[in-house]
Amino acid sequence: MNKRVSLIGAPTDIGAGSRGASMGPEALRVANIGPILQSHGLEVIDRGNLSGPANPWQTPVEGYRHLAEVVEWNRLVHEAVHAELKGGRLPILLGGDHCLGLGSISAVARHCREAGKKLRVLWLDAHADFNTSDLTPSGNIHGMPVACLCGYGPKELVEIGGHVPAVSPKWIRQIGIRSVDAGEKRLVHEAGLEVFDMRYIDEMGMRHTMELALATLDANTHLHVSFDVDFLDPDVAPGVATTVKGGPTYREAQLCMEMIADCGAMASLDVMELNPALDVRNATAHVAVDLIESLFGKSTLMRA
Ligand code: HAR
Ligand code: MN
Ligand code: MN
Ligand code: MN
Repeated sequence: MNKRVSLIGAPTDIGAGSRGASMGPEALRVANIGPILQSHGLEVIDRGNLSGPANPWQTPVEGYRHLAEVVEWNRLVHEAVHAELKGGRLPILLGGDHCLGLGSISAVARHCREAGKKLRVLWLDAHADFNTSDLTPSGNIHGMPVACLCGYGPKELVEIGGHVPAVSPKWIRQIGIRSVDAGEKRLVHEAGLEVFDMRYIDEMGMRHTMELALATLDANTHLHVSFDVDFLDPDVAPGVATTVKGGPTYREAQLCMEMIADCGAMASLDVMELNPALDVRNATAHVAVDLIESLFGKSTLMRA
């Protein structure tokens, strides 16, 4: 794995239904994300925060809330993430709400096209984030980034990476899913996304789930991990706006992250939706940082 890591803060809640994810990057820094990654032998550069439009807190227009601002933030994220990859570094996007997964992953996809790499995306989330303006119950664009990446969405968003669709549904594995709207579910099936929902994890276990999700990676695969903190059970991670009961326990999540680390292919990461306004003494930020340590190889294994 690339040991040269760059932190990019994207302090916005422009695509969310609650305010507060804009404070996520600073809460992760307060939980010592930089020094802790350094203690594991990584070279960490904190690029600071991107600066985009303020949240005007408007109601949706034609199925989208804050579309113009979401486009602007995603453009900024796209360029920042692409620049790090081009410079040979591993970008960690500190969100910010999950609408920014579009800017981040479209940049990764662009880089993979340029570098002749295969792409695999692990989407760790309680939600499928596969809504469109017709299907969304809320108009919140953080419920739409995976659909946009796959080419379902407004032109301004689906074209951000310069290639439509940015990503093939075949490259995506979703894990931890347990809250999907009815129309969204139909579109997920139609697109052919591979979803390891909570029922699957309950029945088959996290180990088997991750073995399948990480199968068929090869030495030329760029693995992107998009970690929505609401992936975790709310008992473990109360500091998100869209908690959904029945998520992975601390230990299941840790195993998930350890198995990703073991595969050695992770080359970019998003840490999204952390909402310090809803957190308890920054505990969720600390849990997120613990799990990120596991992603970068901190292991609970005793055997050598
Ligand atoms: N499916 C719901 C909607 O589209 C809720 C989406 C919530 N999304 C996130 N990110 N919090 O996963 O409105
Ligand atoms: Mn999400
Ligand atoms: Mn590139
Ligand atoms: Mn979510």
